[in-house]
Amino acid sequence: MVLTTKEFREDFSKTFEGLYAFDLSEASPIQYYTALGNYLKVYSADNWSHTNQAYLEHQVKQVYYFSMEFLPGRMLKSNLLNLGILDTVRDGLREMGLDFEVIARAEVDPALGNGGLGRLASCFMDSIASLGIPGNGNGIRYRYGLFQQKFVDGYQVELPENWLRDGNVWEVRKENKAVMVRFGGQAILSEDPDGRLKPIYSQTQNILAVPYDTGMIGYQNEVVNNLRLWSAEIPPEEEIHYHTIADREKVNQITEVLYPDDSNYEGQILRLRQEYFFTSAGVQSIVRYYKQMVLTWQHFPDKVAIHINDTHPALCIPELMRILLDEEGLSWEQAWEITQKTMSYTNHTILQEAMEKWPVRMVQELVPRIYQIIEEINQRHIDKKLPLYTPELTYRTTIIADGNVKMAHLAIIGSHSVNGVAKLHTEILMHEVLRDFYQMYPAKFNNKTNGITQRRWLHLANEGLTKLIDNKIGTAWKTNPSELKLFKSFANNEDTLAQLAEIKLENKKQFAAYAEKEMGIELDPTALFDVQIKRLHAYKRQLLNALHILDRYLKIKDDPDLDIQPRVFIFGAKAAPSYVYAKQIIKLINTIADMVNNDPAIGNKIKVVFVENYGVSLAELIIPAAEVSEQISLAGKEASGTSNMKLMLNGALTVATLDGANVEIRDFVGEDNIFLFGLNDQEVYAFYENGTYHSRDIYDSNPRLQRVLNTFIDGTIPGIETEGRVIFDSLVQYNDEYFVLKDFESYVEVQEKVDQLYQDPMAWNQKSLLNIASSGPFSADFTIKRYAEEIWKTDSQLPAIQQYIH
Ligand code: C3B
Repeated sequence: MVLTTKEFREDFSKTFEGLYAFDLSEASPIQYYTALGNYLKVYSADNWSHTNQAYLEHQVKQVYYFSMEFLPGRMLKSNLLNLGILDTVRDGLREMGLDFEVIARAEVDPALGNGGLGRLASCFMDSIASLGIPGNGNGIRYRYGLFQQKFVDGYQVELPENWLRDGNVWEVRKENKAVMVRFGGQAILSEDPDGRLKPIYSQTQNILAVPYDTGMIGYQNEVVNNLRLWSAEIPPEEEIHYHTIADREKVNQITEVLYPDDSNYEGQILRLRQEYFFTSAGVQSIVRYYKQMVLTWQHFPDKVAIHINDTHPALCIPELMRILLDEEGLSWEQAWEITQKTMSYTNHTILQEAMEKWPVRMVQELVPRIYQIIEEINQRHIDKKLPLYTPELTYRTTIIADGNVKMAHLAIIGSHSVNGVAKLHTEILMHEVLRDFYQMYPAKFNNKTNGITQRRWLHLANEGLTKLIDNKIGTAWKTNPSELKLFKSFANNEDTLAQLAEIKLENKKQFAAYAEKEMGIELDPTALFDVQIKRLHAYKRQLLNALHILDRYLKIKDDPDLDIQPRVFIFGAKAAPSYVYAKQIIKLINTIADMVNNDPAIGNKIKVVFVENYGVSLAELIIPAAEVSEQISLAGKEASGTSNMKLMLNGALTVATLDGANVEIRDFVGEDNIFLFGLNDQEVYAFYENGTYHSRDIYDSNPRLQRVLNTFIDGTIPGIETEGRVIFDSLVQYNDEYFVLKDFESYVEVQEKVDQLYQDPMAWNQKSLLNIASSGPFSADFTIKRYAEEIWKTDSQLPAIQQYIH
């Protein structure tokens, strides 16, 4: 059934009138957008219910992806694309005299995640639905998303992000599916008539968890899966116990705001409350659904896979144990076998400061019954492993140690699968960070290199490039991204390379228009666009990038006639509000930007653009315009990275350390088509072991670098007395934790090679094309296929779902 623009116009007008009861021509973009969203909800409703029906009727195995964060980006365009009616709707609106782009931009970009981890979860949702895999997201419906970032005098200022102000057209509140989550009080174990120990609860606080469901629409395949986000409310029957506004606020607080920490552990009781809240609600609703199927408990792992995205949802493990033991009356052994077979866990970071651990007292007070279960899991683990391993090794793997509950240990022990997110990361987990566990459970460990959805990051974000690729190799790459490699055969085709360059230039102009309008910075679109977009963190080394900019700046100041490739350095990054050092780096880069951008001696040779409030929507603007992708973390520290994949897919050339997925990018694109520099992870580990790194010596012996570093403290960069001193000291006095000085020399060297290559547009464009053509393997579709086949054991259900189509 093909939708015509005429039908669309009629139905859309009806939807609009039904909603607003006034003339369509007078509406605001938000009203058009809301009406369009409502129209699409109705348009896809049959598919949504048919998908549910197919899953239930066939009793298929489903996966539940538990994640504290989902970062979906705007959904209007993506839903239209996946429903196969993007062009029809665009044309229909045009016929009505409406501008689709303006309407699409009225949608808020829901920032319900911090960065890589949350965006990965949303790319996965898109791929799971597009492959027809029965999969559900499970998370938190935060009232406020990640803070909005503003710069005031170069400093980051955080404002609340009220993303629900205009409502959310995509969600459906399902109070009929609400469940109760119990906190606090006491859980006293006592024997029931059958002689089983069961908890008797007293003085608990019961919170109602209300789900809001959003359809996850597959790519032109009739599938609509479900993303379920939970909201905390006072149960109606308990209203009378809440006497003050402060009491009520405590309940609302649970799902009030997303913690703005990325790769950093935030030890707050509220965070733990959030974690138990959404895991308990999610697991309860899964069990309730399972019970409709009238199967024995032994079959649970044949029908349910629960995935723990980083340790934040690790309480899924004791929660499922609790339900099976206390409510369903299973023995510990039965419950444990079921739980382990059901659970799988992904580790996303090796940074020690990101490892979640909760004080025993806190867990005991907040979820007493869950703590008892964790204690028992821990004791049984010790009892089982002590006879097999040395006491030292065994005790290094306990869940409870030094008065803390270690969430990673719980996740590993309670799961049948533990995976890292890039080959190198998984190696480091197995042989360094989690080597004790790898000795105990070698079969649990596996790698699943991250991926991205080419639908959002190429098809929607870069329509020009999409058209070119479609023209050259056809459209099959959209469902089979490995076909992108066919594009390689155009690597020597001058015509194609020229078109590629033209598309890039057009995208650069669009970003330049944004920079001019929003920031008042005029950019030369023929300059080289160099991009680093990711959270601000010392290990990601935005500082190294800044040192390179300063090095160029000094060179040009020395010789204003210097013939040098003009570059635009683009940054996008939020810093966690409590991460002082990261915020000082933001101030530093903003100050460098002011200094450089306004220096007539520099002109267009260097421009620095630090965009405010970086997020998914800005990424969609910046990535298609990028020519250089900065992936310069200290080797061994970045678990995978995913902006590296998006930038490559859009034809940027990568400047990289051999870290995270950069290693695999190198393998696919070939050493000649990537700019590598710096220490590798082995060299970094050798420095750690020998203790032979002395940044001060590098400072003393490298006059070029010395001069650059001195600009932090000698007044060259005005107005950063405090920040400049702190950063200088961190690098020179306090031994430069992330080896910035060590890698400086090879970084600036490789940047010179970048400039040289850029002088030869054909050679540059050829490498750009080869990057695009080599990026197919990084499609999240492949990543998800591997998760589904090797971990979840969930099969695609496309035929069962599609049988409903008439
Ligand atoms: C990130 C890592 O820092 C990235 O290397 C990785 O690509 C993504 O996860 C996705 O796997 N990460 C994050 O965004 N937040 C964390 N708490 C931990 C890791």
